[in-house]
Amino acid sequence: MFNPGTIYSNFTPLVKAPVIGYRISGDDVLNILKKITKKNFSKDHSLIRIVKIYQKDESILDECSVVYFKSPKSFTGEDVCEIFLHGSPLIASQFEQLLKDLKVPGLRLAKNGEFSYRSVLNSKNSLKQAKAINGIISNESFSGLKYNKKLLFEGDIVSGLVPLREEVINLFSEITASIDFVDDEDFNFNQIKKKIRKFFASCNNLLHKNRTNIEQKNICRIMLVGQVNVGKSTLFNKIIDKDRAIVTNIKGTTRDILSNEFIINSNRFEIFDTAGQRSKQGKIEKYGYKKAQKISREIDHFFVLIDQNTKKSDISTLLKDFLIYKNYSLIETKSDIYKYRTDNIKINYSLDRDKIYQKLKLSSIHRKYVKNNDKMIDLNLEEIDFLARILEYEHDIVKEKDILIIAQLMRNILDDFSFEFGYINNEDVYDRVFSKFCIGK
Ligand SMILES: Nc1nc2c(ncn2[C@@H]2O[C@H](COP(=O)(O)OP(=O)(O)O)[C@@H](O)[C@H]2O)c(=O)[nH]1
Ligand SMILES: [Mg+2]
Repeated sequence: MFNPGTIYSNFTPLVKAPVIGYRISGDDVLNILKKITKKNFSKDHSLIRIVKIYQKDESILDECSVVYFKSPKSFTGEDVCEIFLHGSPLIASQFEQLLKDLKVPGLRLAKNGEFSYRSVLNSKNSLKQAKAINGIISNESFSGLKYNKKLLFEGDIVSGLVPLREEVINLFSEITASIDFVDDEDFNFNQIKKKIRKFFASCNNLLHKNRTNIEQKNICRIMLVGQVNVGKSTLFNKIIDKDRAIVTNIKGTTRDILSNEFIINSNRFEIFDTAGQRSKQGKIEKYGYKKAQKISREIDHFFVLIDQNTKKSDISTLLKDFLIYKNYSLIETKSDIYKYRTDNIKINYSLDRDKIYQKLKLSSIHRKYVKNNDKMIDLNLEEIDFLARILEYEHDIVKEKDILIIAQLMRNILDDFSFEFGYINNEDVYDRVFSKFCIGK
């Protein structure tokens, strides 16, 4: 249900970062901007202004960029402003306090998805487009990203569900007409059944094709193994660029196993750091080593790190422990202090990230394990779920002999499509009944 009022929310995470962004939407935006910046934004539609924001006691909370979008030319269709604070969670909390202290009636924290919800209510986006925004942010594959962008930028018309939706409207119209005009010899029960079967066959085909493409492996899993102190964690941190924190979701901080995703040249990887192998392992390390061995079955490629202290037998043990066959590269670490006389790849911690990517040949490794990285798809994950639900009707409808019950089930399917798209009204159906079947001639 629509809740009125002016709403605000951060649109970046509340963590230390270069900026923390806030969006405010609703009737009171200009009023709020006036109060916190002492400036009038009414003539500044879509211009970036750098202004001071004042706290209650007149001290400066921050000096930062603010953009105002005048209704209806904004994301939600309402008056909107976006504020780019310096990225301190402390400043962010002061900012939220400031908004609360304004005591503007109805001003409140937005609920999840409320900005998008308002954009749909105000016809700035269709329901499908709003969902596509979500798909763009959360999608895991480049093909999914491509499809969701198309959906957002070009509209519902590109959805793979559109032809099916047309078919449902046609079918339902025809069934409705056949019930109302049974005498007409144009309407044939078997013909209708045939069309229904054809409809479900199209659903099945579309679902199958997209499932296969979406579920295709698109991530390459790599693992760093080697003895304690050889430089695994140093390399891990370098690859994920931990210091610059371009990566998020570092999973687990225990000493046993760390993994992280990263993307280079449009190639997705998941990298695993492991606890080292040494003769006298502590309990936790032993556990970690075991755990890494277990995960190793899902690993595509291993980097076996060695240095001058590594013996040939140590390498054999590693290969055996991690079930490594041919899928590995030997990497000699600390080349700044050790002089190696081999053809192996040599690295050291002074190399920058790009150089490391190059030396490890990550792009060609990805190519080796991940085929067809960029398949075309015409359904997103949500639409796939939707289609799977529609197919649950198949069994009941196909075996049904009573046209009235068939009509009701088709009506349900039509309603589901309406819900999925956010529209299809009775007019659509009647239009077709009348125009296509020449009733009332
Ligand atoms: N000189 C030098 N030292 C390194 C290099 N890489 C790592 N180290 C050092 O070797 C030690 C062990 O590194 P670490 O990454 O923790 O090894 P891990 O036990 O395999 O994870 C640390 O003191 C690192 O600073 C390198 O390229 N050159
Ligand atoms: Mg380590």
